Amino acid sequence: MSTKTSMHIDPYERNWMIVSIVLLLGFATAIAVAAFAFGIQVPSPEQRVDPRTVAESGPWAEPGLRELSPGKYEAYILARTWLFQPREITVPVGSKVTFYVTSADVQHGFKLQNTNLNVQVIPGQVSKLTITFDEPGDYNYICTEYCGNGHAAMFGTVHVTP
Ligand SMILES: [Cu+2]
Repeated sequence: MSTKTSMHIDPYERNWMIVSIVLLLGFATAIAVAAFAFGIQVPSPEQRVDPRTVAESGPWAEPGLRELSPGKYEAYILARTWLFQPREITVPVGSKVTFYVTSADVQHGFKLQNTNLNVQVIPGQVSKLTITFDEPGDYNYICTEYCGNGHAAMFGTVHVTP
């Protein structure tokens, strides 16, 4: 009679356990490389504001485009049911634009079509995104979070002129 007490594991099961552990290590490595080698971070609020008063004073009282230096802009966008203020901005091609987006009421979304800009717009928080427009054209920004009856009509446009 054997005194061996180790548990018998079927070879198939053992192999799949090894595959799962290797996958988990691979995912953990990918997260570590993304975070530390490429500096990719989970988006965090740039700033906190009071949604009840954000439209009364400060930069979102007069939302729109500010030119910081030639080719460098800030765009303050206020989302509210059911429109974006401003509805349109115009910049020349090659411009680097930093968007500061916040909401005066409920939760909205801000997605700039044909780009990788896409962020939640949460009342009380400011979402910050930067993009360089290398191609001329019209880029619509749309609300991507259902915010009520007028949601589907909630959009604006960035005109990038040659
Ligand atoms: Cu909305």
